[in-house]
Amino acid sequence: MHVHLIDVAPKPSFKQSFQTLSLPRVAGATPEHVSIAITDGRVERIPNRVKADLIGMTFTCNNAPHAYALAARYRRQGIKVVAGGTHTTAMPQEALKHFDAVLTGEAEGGAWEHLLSDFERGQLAGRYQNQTPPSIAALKRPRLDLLKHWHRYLDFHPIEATRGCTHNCSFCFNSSIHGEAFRVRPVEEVVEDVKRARCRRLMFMDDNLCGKPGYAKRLFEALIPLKKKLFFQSHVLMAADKELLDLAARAGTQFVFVGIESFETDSLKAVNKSFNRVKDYKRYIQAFHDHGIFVSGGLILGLDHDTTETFGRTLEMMQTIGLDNAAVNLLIPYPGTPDFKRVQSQGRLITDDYTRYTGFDPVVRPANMSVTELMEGYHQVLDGFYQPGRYLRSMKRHQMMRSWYLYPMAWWREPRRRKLLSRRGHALNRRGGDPMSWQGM
Ligand code: B12
Ligand code: SF4
Repeated sequence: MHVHLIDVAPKPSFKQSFQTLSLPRVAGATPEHVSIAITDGRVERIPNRVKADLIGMTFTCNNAPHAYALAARYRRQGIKVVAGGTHTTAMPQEALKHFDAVLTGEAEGGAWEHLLSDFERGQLAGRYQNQTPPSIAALKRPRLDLLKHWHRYLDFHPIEATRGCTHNCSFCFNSSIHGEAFRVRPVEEVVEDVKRARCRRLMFMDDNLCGKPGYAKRLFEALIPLKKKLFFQSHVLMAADKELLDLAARAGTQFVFVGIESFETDSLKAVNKSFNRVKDYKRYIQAFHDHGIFVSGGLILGLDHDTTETFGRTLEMMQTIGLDNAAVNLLIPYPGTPDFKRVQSQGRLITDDYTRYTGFDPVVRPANMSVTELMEGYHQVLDGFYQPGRYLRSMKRHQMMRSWYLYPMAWWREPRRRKLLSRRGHALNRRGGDPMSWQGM
């Protein structure tokens, strides 16, 4: 039997994508008698015709419409098509309308093997899922060898040490799927993976690598002798733990992405993120900088307690606390999250076109301002913060001037991409009349 796995994206790009572990992990969990291939639509064209007994797809929310169209095409060719991954896990009933079967949650732990054996017997059932999240000790090695065009990715090696998160932020897909189930891989297994990495830069795919400080400390300690460069996501609270920060720096941490989200205390409270305290941000960012770590912050505009005054305050605070870079997004209520259910029940969704669920395009009518005011404020923050001079100064401070791979991520690609995409989305809204009139859900 031959299975072809596809990571769905509308068009390929060069040196813009990280290698992800999603499909290499699914391939790793596949029994040996099944032959397997991967097409990663982020770096290669997805073929119109595929020679396979079974096709498996993964996709995020914004790529779901494209995945549904592809599935219809392959099914017309008589091939069975199944889906898994983030959006499928959040919206299994919706996905089942387009696929022969869906797998929700993780492939390891028996669910994927079960699906494959049912398929071989010609008895594919609708939905497959493990009873409980599987242990992530002794995972089979991810089949990174199946990602054929490795030179088209950013030069990072993908690593995974934990799954889930210790928090429950209401806008986050993770909290609604894993709850607070936070699992860790044995440190020695992660170290083995790191020893096999084909480059010095490691990109951790974890949502919150420092969710359990004791584990993170043991991991960093074990990584020190390997002399790698670490890039990862963490809650900002890690900066309050000096020992953790020391070990992270000694292990080679160059870059962290932390969820700042907002400078409005009420907005933080409303999204269940009161553990972020605005008064501590500056101290935290300084602590990262004292350890030579470059900090990128995630920010969300358009939260329910945001007003038109939020934008000026946000810009000022981003500069005051000394963020090196930022990913500034509009609120996206991902299907499956508490936020989605809430704004949907309040009739505040502007559109159900998932391709617009990118963070650059307004999809929720804000509580305390118009959509136009939100977009003007969003561009005020983007224009005010994204200045090449600031970014270069940060790079210089952290002795990262030679880290050329970070440039497109920040001062060229991010501001322009976000501005262009959000302006285009907003223009589409206007062409359709008053954006409010889109709300018919
Ligand atoms: C690395 C990462 C990125 C990287 C690279 C992503 C990429 N595709 O190129 C970057 C930084 C570029 C990125 C960008 C974005 N990301 Co991102 N990202 C991640 C992250 C942290 C890790 C992905 C990963 O490798 N996971 C590890 C693998 C092993 O887990 P997995 O994918 O869940 O796969 C398992 C199962 O789901 C299942 N499975 C998965 N696929 C399939 C398929 C089949 C057939 C089967 C049987 C099983 C199966 O088996 C796997 C093994 O158990 C995830 C969070 C996370 N922890 O997953 C977010 C996440 C996927 N990203 C998310 C988002 C929102 C984005 C952005 C839209 C953010 C933004 N506003 O810019 C963008 C756009 C992404 C895009 N599609 O275009 C959301 C998606 C929410 C949703 N419902 O769609 C996530 C879940 C984060 C979150 N907690 O909310 N991202
Ligand atoms: S801390 Fe980050 S990963 Fe964890 S639930 Fe909140 S937003 Fe999601």
